[in-house]
Amino acid sequence: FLSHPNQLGVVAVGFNGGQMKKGVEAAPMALIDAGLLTQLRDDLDYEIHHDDIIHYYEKDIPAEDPDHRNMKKPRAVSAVTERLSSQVYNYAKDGKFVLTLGGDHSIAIGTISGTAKAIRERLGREMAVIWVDAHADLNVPEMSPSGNIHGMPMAFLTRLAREDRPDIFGWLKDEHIVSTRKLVYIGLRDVDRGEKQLLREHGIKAFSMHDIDRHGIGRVVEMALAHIGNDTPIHLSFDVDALDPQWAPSTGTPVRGGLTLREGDFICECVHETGNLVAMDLVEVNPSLESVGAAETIRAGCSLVRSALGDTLL
Ligand code: B3U
Ligand code: MN
Ligand code: MN
Repeated sequence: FLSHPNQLGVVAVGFNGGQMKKGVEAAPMALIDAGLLTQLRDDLDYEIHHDDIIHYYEKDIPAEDPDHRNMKKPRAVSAVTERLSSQVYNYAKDGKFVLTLGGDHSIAIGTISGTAKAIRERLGREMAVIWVDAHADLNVPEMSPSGNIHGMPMAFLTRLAREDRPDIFGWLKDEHIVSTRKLVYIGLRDVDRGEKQLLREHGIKAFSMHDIDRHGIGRVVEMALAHIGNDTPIHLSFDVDALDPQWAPSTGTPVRGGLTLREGDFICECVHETGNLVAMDLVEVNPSLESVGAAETIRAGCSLVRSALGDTLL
């Protein structure tokens, strides 16, 4: 799919408005300072296209942003993700691989809508999403326990949640949408009741930590990729809280019993090996939480990205 396989578009998104904890906006800077982009250029031979800006989207964030349908900061998240969607689209439409460094997971509304649109236009294909996370992030606003939009992105991206107001995700058009049949979860272990019901009702493919314990990560990744099918473009959205807090303690909502770093890297390596990966998000690294663990979490994040971009052990 990649007409310029070594062309890498990078978007650094310092946005925290999809949840309530400060600090996640500092992750792109921390990941870049840790040498991530240099490693991708020097060790993996990517030609990097980056504006050298950490985007905070200050001008897009409205002063007045009252709750709407139980969503917190809906206009801010909508405006930022709308802008991000076109940034990602502009890279993906030229066939560049798009790497987005978050930010909280609400930014996936921007990244996935942008790649889905570009892949439709460029290849006439529907894209698949592999969502690696402790959480399903599939809450419809009314059923969200928190009102935080980082727990809702997949609901908007699949149209399980819909809103017509143009300033609150009404900008999402059919070309931005992902089919529930083309969505696969890996690593789930903290899923809300309403989300479980949606997963069942819509037959969404989901591999929980229980499935990984039962079958092993190798078999689970095989089954996940088999569900997607052989030549389907893939967007990988990786929430660092999929990893066990032992490897990634510095994240907003850590959940015990997660993936080892090696299992996380393995997922990324296998998705890379398909040759079908067109974009990756790395989100929810929060360097201001767990001061001792921050460096380790950042290193884990760098490792996941390198693995998805083709770093091999041998
Ligand atoms: N499902 C809960 C908790 C949550 C979702 N994503 C994260 N936490 N990181 C919610 O608020 O929707
Ligand atoms: Mn998430
Ligand atoms: Mn999560």
